[in-house]
Amino acid sequence: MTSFAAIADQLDGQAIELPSWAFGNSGTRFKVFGSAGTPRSVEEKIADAATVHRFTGLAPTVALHIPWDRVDDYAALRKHAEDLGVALGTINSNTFQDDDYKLGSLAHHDAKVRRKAIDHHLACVDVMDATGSRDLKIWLADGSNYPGQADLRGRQDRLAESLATIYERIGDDQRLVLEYKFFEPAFYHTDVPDWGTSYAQVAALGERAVVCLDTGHHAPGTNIEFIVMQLLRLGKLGSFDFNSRFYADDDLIVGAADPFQLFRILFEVIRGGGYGPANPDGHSDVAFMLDQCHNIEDKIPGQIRSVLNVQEMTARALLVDRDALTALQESGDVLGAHGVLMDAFYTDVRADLAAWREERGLPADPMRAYAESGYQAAIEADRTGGTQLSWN
Ligand code: RM4
Ligand code: MN
Repeated sequence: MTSFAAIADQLDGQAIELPSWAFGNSGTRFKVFGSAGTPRSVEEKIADAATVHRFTGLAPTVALHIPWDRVDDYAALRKHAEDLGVALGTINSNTFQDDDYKLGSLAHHDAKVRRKAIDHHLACVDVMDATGSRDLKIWLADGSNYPGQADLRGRQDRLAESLATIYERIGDDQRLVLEYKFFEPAFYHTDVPDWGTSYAQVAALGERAVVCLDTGHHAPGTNIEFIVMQLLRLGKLGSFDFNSRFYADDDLIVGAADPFQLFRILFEVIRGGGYGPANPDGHSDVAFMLDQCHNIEDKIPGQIRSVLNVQEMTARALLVDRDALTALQESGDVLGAHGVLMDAFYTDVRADLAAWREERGLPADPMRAYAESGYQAAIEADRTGGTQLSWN
């Protein structure tokens, strides 16, 4: 097996984008629990995201959700982030919380509603120009609840037209990223339910339109690493929304429910050239993002745990001896090849990663360092008054 020393450098420069909404209160449809220290402003969310980066060195950017993170002056927000040592990242649009969107947004049968949804996305691109963001991420709640309720084909055609209008406005250095989800909030059909539909829609737009794979957005049992392989093969894997799930779109901490699945996904990313630092040319176009909620646990440690989980599984996936694997695959050695993969998966890299961090001036144990830092107590004491932020 490859040694940790041989892969240590490939961990440098790993970047995982944090979602601003992970720092606000969130919950299920039954209850949103408030927690002490929760941000009351976008600026406070960014300060918390910057804290995760300070303790881990892994999270240099933070994604915004519009209108949840709407401010008057995005250039000032960009400066605020940069002063704290992070940058603003993906801009996520939101067409799922307005009464007009009850029957959909970009695929709606009414041209007025479609226009409103398109205009929202154009406004998001204005935000991107001010924040310096590369990606516009579109996730649509569009769909229907009952067979016969909607014209499935008509909606697909209207979606294509709406996306084309938005794509025209995207700058040369920007990308349109289309996320799919197999159900929820619509229960019968979703207009972008799977990677194939997302791929078909973005392929029709052009080179700067790509797919976002949210790990929680598949039917149970789906082989997600196969989709990763295929999208990389097609040059259309734009980004990940990492999280983990036991049942539906649980948005739990990535790697918590099924660490082996995360390992398998990261192995395909690396093998397919989607992992920047591991690439011979040193960069990749695949963005690693978290899309999670911390409903009952503290949010900042929740995010620290998450980026560490991704780093740990990346290290293990890098340990796979790919030459040995190929040789065994090609000699038809079923269990030998399987064994090479499992050897890497079962390797405990935590001590090596602690040393790796110390060599780079980071705390060996970021979870403990955060707990001992006093930051949590300080925000709990300071952030009184005002309204805590949640999903809307
Ligand atoms: C959706 C989807 C989007 C995220 C929202 C909050 O289910 O995963 O990526 O922005 O939730
Ligand atoms: Mn998502």
